[in-house]
Amino acid sequence: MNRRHFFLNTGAATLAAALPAAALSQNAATGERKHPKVRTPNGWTMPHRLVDGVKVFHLVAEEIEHEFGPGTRAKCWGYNGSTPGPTIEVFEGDRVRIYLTNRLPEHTTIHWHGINLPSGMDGVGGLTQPQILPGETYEYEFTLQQHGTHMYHPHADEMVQMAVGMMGLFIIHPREPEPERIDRDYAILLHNWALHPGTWRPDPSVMTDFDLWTFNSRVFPATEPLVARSGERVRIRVGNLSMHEHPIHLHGPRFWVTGGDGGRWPRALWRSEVTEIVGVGQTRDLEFIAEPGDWAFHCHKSHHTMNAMGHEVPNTLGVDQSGVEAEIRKLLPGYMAMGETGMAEHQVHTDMGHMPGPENTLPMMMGKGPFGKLEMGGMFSVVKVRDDLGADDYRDPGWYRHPPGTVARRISRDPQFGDPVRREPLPPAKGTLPEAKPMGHEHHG
Ligand SMILES: [Cu+2]
Repeated sequence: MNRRHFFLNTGAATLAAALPAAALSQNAATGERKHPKVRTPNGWTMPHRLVDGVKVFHLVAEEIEHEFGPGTRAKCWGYNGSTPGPTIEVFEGDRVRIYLTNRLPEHTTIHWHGINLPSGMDGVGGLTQPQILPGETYEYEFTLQQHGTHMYHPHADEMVQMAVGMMGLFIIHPREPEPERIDRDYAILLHNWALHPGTWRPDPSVMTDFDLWTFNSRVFPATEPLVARSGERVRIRVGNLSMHEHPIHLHGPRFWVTGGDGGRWPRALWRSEVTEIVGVGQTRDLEFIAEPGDWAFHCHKSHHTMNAMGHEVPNTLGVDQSGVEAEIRKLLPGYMAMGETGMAEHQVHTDMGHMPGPENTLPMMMGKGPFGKLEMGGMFSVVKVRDDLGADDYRDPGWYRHPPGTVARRISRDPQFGDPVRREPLPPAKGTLPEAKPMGHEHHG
């Protein structure tokens, strides 16, 4: 395998991308017609060559420049020009040969996470194979005896190599059609990054306190929406190679959890949920029937739908900071006291350019919707379901046009409006709490 072969291969993929999807699924011998192609939002699928009945892939481990969201770039490590690396999509029973060329400055290996194979193909540096030195290419070959949502990542200097982005999805379809036909099949890999504001390389030494939380290495609003037509059966495969568990939550329709690392579960094991924790090193398959609308899809840890922020900030909620701000401004020109009425004002300030922030970082909250600011970042995307989409149409359809009378609306601006039932206030405390101050906050210049 040389560079020329690799580029020829890529050229073939570009050509294939120009053909209608139907032309791509002609391999009836392997049952490929029975399953829709997996779509990796913001990512891509690895093309292969067929050599004597073996599917041949060529991965290249290399340093890349990656963009997490508008203007925030970093030197990361990935495969074939991206993080996550390209999704490998194959079928139960396939024999695969995968080359890995190491263009990193240090050794690496590749581990096929969750896949049954001969021990010597498992990719654990030092345990099942020698380390792959810079410049070397290794060959892995095995037959797939299972189906399911799986992953790949290095098993060499893992702490560093995964922290800087080396990972990908490895999806194996069952040979036979699935009992319920899937119409759209999405795949998302969860990760976290210690890209400290003003720096250009993720810090691999961080264990818990990360700056960016990503779906396929992107933060909202740079995450592509997941598009479907009303009534379609949608699967979202979620894999987690980050350092935290993520409760992944879908608004709108309930989903069934239909599978995980071990493949598709028997029907009796399916669970109806609206939030599913995807643990570190796990994968989960979520399936639902699409209902029209714009539905938020996100991690439910509220710090994971934020971008970079200082974590050890004092809790300023309810604190009048007007005097403090003037004092701090003597030392830090431009300092702006915040958080007195909550943090939503943060996006107002960053949008207005009052708080430019350090170089190469994203505002904590971003994104605009049809009704204003979304105040979201990180692990957040939107499932956009419409009645009138073509079967293979994955283009962003814009914002949902709600049927008349189905949108929450303002009916008063008077805080004393109505006569809501409330609990009796507590008897006065003995001077332990400051005087309550009326809400309302004047924005600073
Ligand atoms: Cu999370």
